[in-house]
Amino acid sequence: MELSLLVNEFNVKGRLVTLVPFGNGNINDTFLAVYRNTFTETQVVLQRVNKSVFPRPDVIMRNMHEITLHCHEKLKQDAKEGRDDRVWQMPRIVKTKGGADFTTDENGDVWRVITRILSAHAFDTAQSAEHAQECGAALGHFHYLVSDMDPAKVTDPLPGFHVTSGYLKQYDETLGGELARKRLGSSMEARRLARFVEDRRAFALTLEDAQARGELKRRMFHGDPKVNNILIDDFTGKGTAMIDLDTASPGLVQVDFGDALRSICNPAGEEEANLSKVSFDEDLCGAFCKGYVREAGAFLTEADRAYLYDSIRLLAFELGLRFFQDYLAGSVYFKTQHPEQNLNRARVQFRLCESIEARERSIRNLLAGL
Ligand code: GN1
Ligand code: MG
Repeated sequence: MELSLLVNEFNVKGRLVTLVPFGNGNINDTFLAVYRNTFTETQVVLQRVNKSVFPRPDVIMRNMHEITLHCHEKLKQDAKEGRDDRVWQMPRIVKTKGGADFTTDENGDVWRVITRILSAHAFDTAQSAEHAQECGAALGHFHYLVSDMDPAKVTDPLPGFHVTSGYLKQYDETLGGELARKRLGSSMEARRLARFVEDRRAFALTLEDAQARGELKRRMFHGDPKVNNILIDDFTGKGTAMIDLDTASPGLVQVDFGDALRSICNPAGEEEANLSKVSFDEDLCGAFCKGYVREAGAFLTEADRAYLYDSIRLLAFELGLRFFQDYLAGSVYFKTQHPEQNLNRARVQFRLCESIEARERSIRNLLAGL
C-alpha cells in the first residue's frame, strides 16, 4: 500500500504535505508526516514495527498503550502539583480513524502513528557534559515514571532480549554455519573478535547470576536507552522525553544504566571506523550519573549500586556480541547500509569494552560516590 494512503488511515487533522524517512533507528522503519491547514501544521511519526525482530507487533502496541496510559496520568498529576522544573513529555499513540492503536497492511506489517515532540532533537553522540547530564536526568525520570507501574500489564516484547547467555548460545549456533566459517576464515579481524568473545564468556553471566541469586530484581525498564532515544529541548538544552518504548518491560535497571552509558560515554559513536578514536569518557559518565541520581537516586539499592560497573562493561560487550553474531549470520537483524557495517559496529563496542576494562578502578571510584 502506498505510504500516504496508509498514514491517512490515522486521525490527523489537515492535509498531508510531506512524508519523508526520519531518524536513525536500527530496527523499525520511521517516517515523518507533516499535515498542514491554513493556520498551522501538525507533525506526526509513522512507523512500521519490524516483525522479523518483534514476534508479536500487536503485543508491542498493547504494551505501548498501557505504558503511555500510566505515564501520561502521572505526568498530568505531577504537572498539576508543579513537581518539576520543566514539562516532561512522552509521545502518545495517534489512533486510526476507526479508533484502533495501529493498522495492518496487506503484508501483515503493523503500522502506527505517534505524536512528534516538537522543538526537540536526539543526537547520535553525546555533545557535552551538560548533554550527558540531561540524558541521565531523562533516563532517571523515565525510571521514576514507570517505577509504580504494574509489570503484569506488560508482556515480554522480545523474549531473550538482554539475556547475554542467550546471545552467546545464538552466537555458538551461528559459528557452525557456512557463512560464519567463511567470514572467520577470510578475516583476521573477525578471528580477533572471536577470541575477544572467548575471553569473556564467564564474565558475560554476571548479571544473570546475580539475578538468579536474588541480589538483583526485575522492575520496569526501558530496554534501549541509547543517546539517540533521548530527546533534548532545542531551546533550553534540557532532557524532555525518552522515546522508542518498544522494549519497555520488566527487566534490570542495571541494563538500562549500562546501555545508556556505553552509548553516551563513547563520543565517537557506534559507527566510527577509526578504532583509535573509540574510548570511554569518564567525564561524560560522571555527568550522566549526576543527572540520573537527581531523578532516580532513591530507587538504587546497595545491590543495584554494586553491579553498576559490571553493567557498563557487560552492555558494551553484549551489543558487540550481537553485532558480531549478526555479521556472521549475514546481517539479518540490524539494518545495514554496507556489508561490513555490523563487523565494524562490533569492533567499536569491543574496543569500548576494553577501554572500560582499562579504567575499571577509576570508574568504580566514580560510581561509589553516587
Ligand atoms: C537497536 O531500534 P534502535 O536502533 O533504537 C536495538 C538495541 C541496540 C541498538 C544499537 C530491539 O535499537 O538493542 O542497542 O540498536 N534494539 C533492538 O544501536 O534490538
Ligand atoms: Mg529500538
